[in-house]
Parts: sequence; C-alpha cells; structure tokens
Amino acid sequence: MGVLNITPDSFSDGGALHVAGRPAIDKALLRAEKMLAEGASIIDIGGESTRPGAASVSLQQELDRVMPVIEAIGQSLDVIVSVDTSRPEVMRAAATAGAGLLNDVRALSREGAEEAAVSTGLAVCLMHMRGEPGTMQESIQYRNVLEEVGDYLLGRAQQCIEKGVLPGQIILDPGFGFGKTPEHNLILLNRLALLVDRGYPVLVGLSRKSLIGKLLNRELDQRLVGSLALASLAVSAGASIIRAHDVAETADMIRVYQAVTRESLV
Ligand code: 7PJ
Repeated sequence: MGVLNITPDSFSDGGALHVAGRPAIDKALLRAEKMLAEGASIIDIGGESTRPGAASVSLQQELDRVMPVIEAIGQSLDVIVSVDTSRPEVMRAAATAGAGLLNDVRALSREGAEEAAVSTGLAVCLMHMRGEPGTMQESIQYRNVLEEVGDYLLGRAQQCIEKGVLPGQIILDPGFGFGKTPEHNLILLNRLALLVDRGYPVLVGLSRKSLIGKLLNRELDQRLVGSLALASLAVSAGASIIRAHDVAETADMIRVYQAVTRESLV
C-alpha cells in the first residue's frame, strides 16, 4: 500500500500534493502511477493529517482534497484505491467514485461510519488509536499494550459484524505510533504474530515513523533502512499489507522475503 497524502501539512512528505489551497491532481496521479509501477497494489489517499497538532479539516475541505484524486486515479489506473478517512460522508463518496478500501484510523467509531461500511460493502481497515491525533502522545499508559490493542480491535470487529459488516471485509491494524511510546511499538511489532493469529488480515504502517527517529536518531528523509527493517519483521510475522511511502524499496524487500520463504526465485 503506497501512501498519497493530499494535505498541506502531512507528517512525512510535507504537502507536495496540495498546492495553493487545492489538490495538485496531475502530480498526485503521476505519483500514484509511479507507485503502481514500483509494485503497489493499493494506493491510500488521505486528506486529513493525523500528525500530532495538525490543523483540523472540515468535511468540505476533506472532500475537496480527496475526491478529485480518487476520481482521477479510479478512472485511469488499475489499482485498489483506499481512502484514509473517519467520515462516513467521505467513505460513501469515495465508494461511489470507485474506492475499494476504507482505511479508518478511528476504526469506524464515528457516528454513521459502521453504516457507511455496511452500505458500501467495501473492505475496511480498523486501526487502534489511543485518544485523538492532537493529544494522543500525552500520558500514554497501558496495563498490557498487546492485550489491550488486540482486545480493542477484536471488540471493534465484533461490533462491526453485529452492524452487518462481513467478517471477510475486515482488516486489523495495531496503529503504530498512535498513542504509543516507542517501547509499546516495539512490543506490538515483536509480538505481531499474536495479532495475526486472531484470524483477520493485518495491515501495518511503520514507514518513516518517529520510532525510527528515536531509535536511530534520524530525520524523516533518513528513515528508509529503519522502515524496511521494521516492515520485514512485520511481513515475517504474517502481516498482509504494508503501508509505505517508499514503494519500490518496500516491494524489493517483500520480493526477497518471499523468495526465501518459498525457496524459489518466482
Ligand atoms: C497509518 C495510517 C497507519 C493505517 C497513517 C503516517 C501517519 N493508516 N495512516 N495505519 N498511519 N491504517 O503515515 O505516519 O499506521 S498517517
């Protein structure tokens, strides 16, 4: 899954695709095309930055940012479009424009989001987050982070199923960096296989995250090797989808990994 942020203030790529108050559709399309050629099978399009302290966006702003890009990619590229949103209105609009996956860092907890997932019938990624983006890195405490994250995700999955979401639509994500200390993130990754064992496909996003910055003392543009090392551990624990900014390098890593586990070059 390649990341396409259509925000002026994104955490990792600083607004390159949102220029002069509007989405740079041609640039976004080119970036998506490049990621597809590099091996992405999903493009994740987001219009709300979840960076701590990021400005909040209105529904209209979010629609104005993501919809033209979803439409443009849906019309011209053979790739699964994922929409990174918590708003049911955006989910429905994206589904109408051809999106294939709803990626919600709030795990469909907003009013109407579960219903939107049911009515669109799309795959949904339920992510764990503690608190809200603006405050999530303040006073982080867990009794047992692995158990709490796992129980939360399984609980959300169950509630969604009770609302009519099909089990086969559901993907789970521990939400690395969302209300977790570096140590919490290390525990969650080291024991990721236990989440995989709960039976749903698992998505992980570790690309360029501050865990790597803390661990290696590297700025954002120096986190590729750290990102690949973490992602390879996630793949070996059984993760099904890797959310990444550096698609070509991540795809190479996965190809090498698969050659070893299949004991075959093809
Ligand atoms: C994630 C995400 C993640 C899912 C972001 C960043 C922050 N969605 N959206 N999982 N992270 N499902 O890219 O660093 O980890 S935005």
